[in-house]
Amino acid sequence: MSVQMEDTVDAVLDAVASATPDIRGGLVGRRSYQDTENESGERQLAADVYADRLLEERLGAIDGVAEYASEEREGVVDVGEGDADVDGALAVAVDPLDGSSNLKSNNAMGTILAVYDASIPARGRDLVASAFVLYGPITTMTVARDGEVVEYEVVDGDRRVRDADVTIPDDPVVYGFGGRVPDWHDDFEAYVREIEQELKLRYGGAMIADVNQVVEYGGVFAYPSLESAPDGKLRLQFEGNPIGHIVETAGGASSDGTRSLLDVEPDGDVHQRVPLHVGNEALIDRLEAALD
Ligand code: P6P
Repeated sequence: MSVQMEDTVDAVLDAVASATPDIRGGLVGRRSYQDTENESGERQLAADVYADRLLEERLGAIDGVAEYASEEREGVVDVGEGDADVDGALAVAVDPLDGSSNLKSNNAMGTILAVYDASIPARGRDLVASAFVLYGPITTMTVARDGEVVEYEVVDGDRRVRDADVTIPDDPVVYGFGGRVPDWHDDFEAYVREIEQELKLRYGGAMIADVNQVVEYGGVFAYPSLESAPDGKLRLQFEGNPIGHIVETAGGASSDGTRSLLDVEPDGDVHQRVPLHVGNEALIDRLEAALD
């Protein structure tokens, strides 16, 4: 990666960290639903729209960022000079508030960031950095970049290293699976019946909070293919690629049921959905064998 690109990645990560007090502070008073839906047909909270506009403003102002895409927007927004496919400019994709339905119940949620050195929709292998911010009892930011995962505590918008080498533990402890049980495919349900004999259930409705438990304690998280939704619920550009990148960089594995999430071919739809499974490699291997 060029020095210019490294500097742009630094600026993007700093911008997301510095936006956290505004996003977290902006949650208060924005718990109401707008009369709008996002491109995935999900009702938008005032907080979703606020976080999306704030991130576009901050990220779009960075030299070297050419494209901004968001789970809350229909298409990709050209925000700067350059072409992410040609001259080293970068394209950023965000889920501004992952798990925003948890706001009404005052549970954890966060922001997901993907930084690609290719135009969006891009491949997971085009990621140069991925991150998620977790608004929990404290605000943390977990970043995958250059083959390592670093967890920061974010205080007043500044990042302080909390764990310089985040690695998923060898012995798994927790699991969390989205979707309704009657909507699971039989082969996935058979896998669940094995896992639930071995691990403890941790599922809270905000993927990054659940994934953070998997990265912290070891285990597996999935929002699988469903009978009613063969491609599952989560989006490749904003969730599958960055979360797969973070978990794989932390020594775990990811899968769409067949292959690494980072090898899933974009189909041209920015809001392409993908079955998402991440966790300890042995558990993902068992999952792929079960779905085979
Ligand atoms: P369900 C939040 O809406 C989200 O996109 C993920 O963060 C979370 O894992 C999932 O959807 C929760 O979906 O169907 O359990 O409400």
